Amino acid sequence: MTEPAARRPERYTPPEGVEARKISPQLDVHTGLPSSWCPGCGHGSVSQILCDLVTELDLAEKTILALGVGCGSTIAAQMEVNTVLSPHGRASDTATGVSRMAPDRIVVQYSGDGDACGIGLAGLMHACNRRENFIVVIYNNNAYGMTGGQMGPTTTKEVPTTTFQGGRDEEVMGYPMDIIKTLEHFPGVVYAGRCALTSGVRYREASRMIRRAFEIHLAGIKGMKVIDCLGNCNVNWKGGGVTFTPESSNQFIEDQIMKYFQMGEATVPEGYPPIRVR
Ligand SMILES: Cc1ncc(C[n+]2csc(CCOP(=O)(O)OP(=O)(O)O)c2C)c(N)n1
Ligand code: SF4
Ligand SMILES: [Mg+2]
Repeated sequence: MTEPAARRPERYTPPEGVEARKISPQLDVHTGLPSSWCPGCGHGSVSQILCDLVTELDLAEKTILALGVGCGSTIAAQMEVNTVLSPHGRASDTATGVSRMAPDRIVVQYSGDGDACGIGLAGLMHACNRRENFIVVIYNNNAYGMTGGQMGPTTTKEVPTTTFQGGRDEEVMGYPMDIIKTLEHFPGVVYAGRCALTSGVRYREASRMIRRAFEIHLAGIKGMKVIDCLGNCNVNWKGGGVTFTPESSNQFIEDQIMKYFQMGEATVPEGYPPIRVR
């Protein structure tokens, strides 16, 4: 690995008039580079959670990210860990290969909902069926964010997308896919659950769940650990005159999107106390 200090830039200075505050003491794994994410996007929250966790558990040398294609792929610029970038929808297959070849490493797939639940669904399901041994964190913003906010398999009825501006037409497009329900019945899935990135309280819940996935993995429990994180795509959710801010998009997740998706842990190995979510 490159020496962390060699790539780290000078401390980030926010543009004039913008107040910025460091929310985490951890800079060992975080590169400190400015991110490409839109203000208020939850991809930044996931990257901070992973940076903190990998630093606290001293896993920088052991963690390998397997990334799909989507807005989340640029997490590679935020985290000073080894990373493999896959074609769109192939992150589960990449994670399979890497985790089999390097069983002493902690392989973490980070994918969007389009990447994991659309084009990559077969790969993810087969990885679960084979009881592969890696962690999957899905950033579920109910849309194909990177390509402009098209409807995807997880998109719920009320979300205005650029392809269904009035929201999902279930008569035409079917129903939003619950990836945790889809995967939890596989015996190869040893930990599964859903969190959200809509507030400070939710951020802590998400941190605990992702940490739990790492703890289970480090305890040597072989199998897939899958976490679906609900987050916004505040710039691309729009249509029919509806637009969002970061705040209103997070509230929208709480009010509308959570109606469709059960929050909290769905599958937990014996002996682990439950993580409570609101
Ligand atoms: C094989 C292939 N098909 C389509 C694309 C175009 N593409 C790039 S990112 C993306 C969608 C990403 O959506 P998601 O995985 O939900 O991530 P998000 O950007 O929303 O976080 C698509 C369709 C591609 N790069 N490769
Ligand atoms: S386009 Fe959407 S998912 Fe991508 S960075 Fe912006 S808000 Fe986040
Ligand atoms: Mg998405």
